[in-house]
Amino acid sequence: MSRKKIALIGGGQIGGVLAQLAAMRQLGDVILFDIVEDLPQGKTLDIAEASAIDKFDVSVKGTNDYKDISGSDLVIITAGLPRKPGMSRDDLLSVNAKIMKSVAEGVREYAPNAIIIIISNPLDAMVTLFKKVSGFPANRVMGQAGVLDSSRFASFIAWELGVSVKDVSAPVLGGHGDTMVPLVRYASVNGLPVMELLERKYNDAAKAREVMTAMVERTKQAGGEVVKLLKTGSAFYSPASAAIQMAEAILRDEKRVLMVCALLEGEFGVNGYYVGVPAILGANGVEKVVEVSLNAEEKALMDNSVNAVTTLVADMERLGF
Ligand code: A3D
Repeated sequence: MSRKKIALIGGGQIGGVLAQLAAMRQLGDVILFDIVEDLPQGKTLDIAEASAIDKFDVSVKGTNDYKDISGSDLVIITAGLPRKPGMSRDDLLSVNAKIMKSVAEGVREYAPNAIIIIISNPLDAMVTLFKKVSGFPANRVMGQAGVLDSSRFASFIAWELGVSVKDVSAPVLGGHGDTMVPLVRYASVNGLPVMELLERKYNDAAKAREVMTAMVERTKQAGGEVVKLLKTGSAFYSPASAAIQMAEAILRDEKRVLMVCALLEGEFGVNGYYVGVPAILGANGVEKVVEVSLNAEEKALMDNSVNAVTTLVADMERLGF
């Protein structure tokens, strides 16, 4: 079996960590593209020079030429500006849409059969734009947000309960913005409902609700919390880990059920929009959106989040994209 090829478009903070993780996990040969001359070549040379220590023999190279992504099986896109303190993800819309359009044209020309994972913000709009410009089928175009948002929620729960984060599952659905929907009812510690564990910890249902509300709010604001601390740029280790988990599920045909920004065609009552939902990821990309029932409160939160996505997409269309 020949090695897989992974193209990373954007060689900034996330792109660099993606290249290192992809190499260390031997997911395939890595090509890192950026428009800044020498930057991707320098980062990949640095990573490749650790291959004798980390024992990987995949190739890791940098380029400023789209031709070099030819034959890629998977493309992960981080090209675009990150947030600065005080900015919302949506503030990045016009500048990143212009970048995403050029990226989609490059990928369409040189990697027409690849599966695409987008990370650039504002995420839901950038995935929509890539799909539109590339004309690729929906199963091959998706966004990373839910894996990270769910990991943040799971981390907060594990820290609160003093249990291993390996046992915590805490899905977050919806758009990748302040309206995202952490699904408290489905959060569990190895199948045991988190709310019940919290109630037992505090022996007080009201206090348990208060603690959960704080964790839900922290999850929604978690990206901003990191931006505020870093002052220049946004989170990059955890978004890279999240996208690598998706990449691995696809390249190794794992059929994992992960939270994915996927095109909905009737699922969850939504038609024609990219929204974060559970989906099966395998060799064909998004193989199936997995529906679960939402109660009235969850449905109202999801509708609110979908509304934020439709508004964002309308704003982008008004800008001419
Ligand atoms: P940064 O370190 O600035 O890297 C972006 C890279 O894109 C830079 O190296 C640029 O040179 C490059 N670039 C700019 N224009 C182009 C172009 N036309 N073609 C190719 N490359 C180009 O940012 P980052 O890596 O920290 O973040 C990248 C993106 O991910 C930003 O839009 C962030 O907002 C977003 N982000 C998303 C999440 C999600 O969970 C969805 C989390 C964190 C950051």
